[in-house]
Amino acid sequence: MSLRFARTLLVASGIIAIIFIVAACGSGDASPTASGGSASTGDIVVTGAWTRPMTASMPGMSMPSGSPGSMDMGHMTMPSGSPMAMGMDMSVTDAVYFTIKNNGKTADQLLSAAADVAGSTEMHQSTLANGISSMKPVSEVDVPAGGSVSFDPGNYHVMLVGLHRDLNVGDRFDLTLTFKQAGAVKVSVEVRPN
Ligand SMILES: [Cu+2]
Repeated sequence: MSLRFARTLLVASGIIAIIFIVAACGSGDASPTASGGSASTGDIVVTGAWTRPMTASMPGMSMPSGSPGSMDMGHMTMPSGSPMAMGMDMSVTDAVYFTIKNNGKTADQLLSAAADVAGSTEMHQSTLANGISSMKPVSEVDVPAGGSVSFDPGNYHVMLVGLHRDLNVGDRFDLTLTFKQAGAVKVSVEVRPN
């Protein structure tokens, strides 16, 4: 294959990956008061935990089977970690939303999130600048004393990276949120339509 074609492929696969991320994190209608799961620990109450349905595998877009970690394209072999192999990484993501309320007299911080349904979990914040929506990882999220923080489309969300299974409407799965003061709280996340 020509270098030019390889480059086009790389760009195209990058665009596809970006589309998936945007689809998972994109803004939409938030319904913060609907029936998602809730749980509490100490002064922290988490309510309305929900996520959108997502298919864990994308038919027709999987890597060709063969030697693990590499991809043979005619006379070109792509070791894993090469820009092309990375561009073809189709980790399926989904974003989880909820509201955290702090009934205590001291501020708390959400430090991490974990879920068995995904390979890894990240906390992200979406921002809109000059009409372009983007997101960045955040290491912790402040929950002020007597206040609340909304994780919703267009702001904070917990990103499930590398879904292990399909998330269908009506499914539930556990998400464990760990706070600096209050410790861990396990909330049941409801999968529901957009
Ligand atoms: Cu995200």
